[in-house]
Amino acid sequence: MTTYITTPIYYVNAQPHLGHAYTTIVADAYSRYRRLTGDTVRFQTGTDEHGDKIAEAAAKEDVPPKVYADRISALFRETWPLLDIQPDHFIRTTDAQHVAVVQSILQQVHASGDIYFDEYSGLYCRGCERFLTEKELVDGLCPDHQVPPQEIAEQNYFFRMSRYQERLIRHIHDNPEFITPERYRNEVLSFLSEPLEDLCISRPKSRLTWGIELPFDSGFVTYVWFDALINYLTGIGYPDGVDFERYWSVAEHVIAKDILKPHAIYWPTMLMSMGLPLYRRLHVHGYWNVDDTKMSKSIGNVVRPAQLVEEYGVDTLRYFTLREMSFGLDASFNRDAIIARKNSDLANDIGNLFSRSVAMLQKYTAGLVPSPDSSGDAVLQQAVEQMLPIYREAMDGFQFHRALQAVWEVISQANKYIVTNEPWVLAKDPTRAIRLHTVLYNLAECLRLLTMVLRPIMPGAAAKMARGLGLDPDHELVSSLAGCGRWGLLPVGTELQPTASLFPRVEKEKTGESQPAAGKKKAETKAETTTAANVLTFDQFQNVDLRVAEIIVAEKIKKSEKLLQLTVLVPEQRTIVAGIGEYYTPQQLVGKQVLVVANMKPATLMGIESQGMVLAARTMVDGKERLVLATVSDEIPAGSKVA
Ligand code: ME8
Repeated sequence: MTTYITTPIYYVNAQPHLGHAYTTIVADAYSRYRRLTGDTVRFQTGTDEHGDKIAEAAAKEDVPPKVYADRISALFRETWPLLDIQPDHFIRTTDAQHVAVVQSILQQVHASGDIYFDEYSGLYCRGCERFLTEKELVDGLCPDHQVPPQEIAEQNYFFRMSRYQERLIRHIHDNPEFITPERYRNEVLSFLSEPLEDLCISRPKSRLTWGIELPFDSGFVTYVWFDALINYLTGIGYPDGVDFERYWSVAEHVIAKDILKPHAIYWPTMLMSMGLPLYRRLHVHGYWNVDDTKMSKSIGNVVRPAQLVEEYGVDTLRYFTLREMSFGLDASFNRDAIIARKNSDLANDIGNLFSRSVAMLQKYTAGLVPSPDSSGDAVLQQAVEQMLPIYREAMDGFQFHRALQAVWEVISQANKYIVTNEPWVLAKDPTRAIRLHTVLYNLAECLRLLTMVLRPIMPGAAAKMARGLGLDPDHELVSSLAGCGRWGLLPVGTELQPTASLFPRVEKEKTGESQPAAGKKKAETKAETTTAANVLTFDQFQNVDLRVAEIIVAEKIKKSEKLLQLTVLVPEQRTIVAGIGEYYTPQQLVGKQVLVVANMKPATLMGIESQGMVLAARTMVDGKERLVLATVSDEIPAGSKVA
């Protein structure tokens, strides 16, 4: 099968923001998902560079429009790799091939009688780059741009859109998937229940020169949509490129609701006039708001994707946007929400599952995938087998949040599976080795299939997980849902590899946003100074977060005899630097459960941030000091609170 997925081509009058990033992440995740299922995929994005808005922005900076367009277009192109977005083609409407094809299409449609010259007056919104009908206005203003449209009367060329109205209505009725989600299909059908006006497709050069000249009248340039929409064809080599042959019949467009009408009405009618088949599906999403307010330059709340990547990491940004927005509805971005998702869904749930499982495989089966008992339990197998069809249906239908909910259901079952089966207890009883091996095999195989389904969403984390499981990130066992999406394929004896933490936690303070209020700080200082130094109140003791931590990795720190770097689970993963290097070797520590203070202010030691403190008793042996780690008498779940 083949897939052709596109994003809108973005105007170069503004820099990339979270809204552009979201649409492009969606298209990227979908294209990676289709590749996982075995499809040959073409994914296209690009920039829309002609028109009033761009000419105006360039004039403001006193540079020619092309110079300005080159600069902003490059910004978009350079932003996508930072987000692990890998388009196959980046189209610009100033590309010579695009310009030539737009002109030849205009010539063809004009010759067929579908373009005519007329006098027109109407209400024009510069923001939308189109005429609005009276009905669309809210209190006399454009609902999207909150400005009154301009009354414009001039002679122009028009496309006979009205001629195709009935055919379009029929097509939408006959193809329920043509516009999704359904609310937008209904919106389009409701709009089409009124007579459709023809579409103005030109601007006189006296008013705008920055556009593509009409081939049949050099006094005019085409008006933005007749230029922009055609990018979906020129980008695949229309009219006679092989990619056009291969991809056009399966085209799918992703847009936000702001440009529904041009994509659901102008574009299909243009294709009808050109005698071409219509695209297969149009996927329409809602808006990202920031703290419930529309993102806008004037409010100053525009969120830049590159900055988010720097603060939270690319996988977190991709996961957050796809998980948080129900495709079709609006969603709200705020920093607390992204931190909460990172710490809970990523660090705690998947990060923890991965590091605990790999640590146990390292400890109990020497880092090799063990052989399971074929009559062992099928708890995780069933969980994965239930999830896969839901995941596939949701991904096919652009319901990314539903796909991820189904995946997280498996992650949560796998974490429970560890607690229920207590591999550390099984490991103490040599007669239960087969059971231990079955439990550990099931965890490893579950992680392989999780790696596969997370690959389109978080390609970087999935690659790390694959390596941890001892597989090349492009190995078919983690990259082919079609060939290897079945339970039980991870070869026994596969050698796991040590991996760094998948998702280190983010502390709110680091973002500089959640500093305690000045008043609160003062009160705390007062309490500190009025309490005698060696007497602890109950409240003060309660403030110490003592926990049981499981050491999963222990390493020497270069140039230090005393310090060891410990990776522990409390239950989320942390790094703690401990001064016990003279008393313990790293090998003695892995697998040990120790007591830690989990709410210490992070401190940097030998360049490593230590997020907690390990407790040890101090004693003297033969006149020399010795530290003995404080631990618990029975193995219990990591993270248990010490009361
Ligand atoms: O309309 N939330 O370009 P554009 C979600 N050049 N998505 C958003 C968003 C938000 N707040 N803001 C923007 C154009 N987007 C034309 C398109 S296509 C042939 C020509 C995303 O730069 C979303 O995909 O205004 C929206 O449809 C698009 O950016 C508009 O980009």
